[in-house]
Amino acid sequence: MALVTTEYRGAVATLVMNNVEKRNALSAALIDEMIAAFQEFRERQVRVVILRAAPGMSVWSAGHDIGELPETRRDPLGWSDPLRVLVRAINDFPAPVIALVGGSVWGGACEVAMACDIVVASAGVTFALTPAKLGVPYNITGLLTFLNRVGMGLLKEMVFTGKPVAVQRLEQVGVVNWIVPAEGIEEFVDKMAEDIAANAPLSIAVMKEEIRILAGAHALPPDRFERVQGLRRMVYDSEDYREGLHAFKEKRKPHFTGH
Ligand code: YXS
Repeated sequence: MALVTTEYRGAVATLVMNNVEKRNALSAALIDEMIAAFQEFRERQVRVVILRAAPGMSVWSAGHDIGELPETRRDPLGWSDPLRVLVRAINDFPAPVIALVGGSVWGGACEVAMACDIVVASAGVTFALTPAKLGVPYNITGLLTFLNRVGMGLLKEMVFTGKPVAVQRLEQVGVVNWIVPAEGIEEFVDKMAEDIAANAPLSIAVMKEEIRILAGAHALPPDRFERVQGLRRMVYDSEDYREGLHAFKEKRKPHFTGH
């Protein structure tokens, strides 16, 4: 059964994440289908992409597929990790991607939503940044995605507590562009997509790329980069990282020791 479905309405495409039983956990298989869809959108010169979960799902996406996180001794969020590939595909897509969020968003799925150019959410949804719940050292381009969207203060609260945060707080800081009642969110997003699709696609594509280049323009001396990589390796080689994965799989609370 297809894990994603695509719909077209003029120059607007909708990508529906459809893995209900796994709460749209971002598995390699799901992400492969999403990447293929983005490739098709590019070939069809789509002018707006709407990214959503299947109608009625209470979870937009449960984040990275925990079952696919490496047990240890390998960076769980390295360059070629499917989640990283998906975030880059959204960033690189030459037209706006609107996240239509009608359910809760977890872990790496928060980065997927925040990598989208515009986020429209229904009242009542939450976003939870979960690396600390699992013992994962999130990667720096991912943290930059968050920093550019959430801001330092709320980002630290979200990553340190790992708790779901109400969409109202996220709208206050611009993470979410609009909060719309669930019954009207599809119509709202369709209208926004039509407005965008009627504008000059080249101008929009170039401005999207310019904004991305500016947002990512941070000089990082090689020794600082190597320090970050060394720190992250210490974490994903730790007992705590292994304990976080096992606790989820065994459906129990983790017991972290700091080792
Ligand atoms: O037990 P079965 O086989 O039916 O499968 C269950 C869950 O195990 C599975 N599932 C997942 N499988 C892999 N990776 C996941 N992230 C994941 N989430 C869920 O889906 C089936 C139904 O789940 P269930 O029974 O818990 O559904 P629910 O409706 O009661 O609760 C939905 C959630 C999303 C609240 C709950 O599933 C949950 O808390 N999931 C984990 C959310 C999470 O911690 N995500 C972070 C993933 S790690 C990640 O994104 C980054 C690496 S990081 O952490 O660094 O940000």
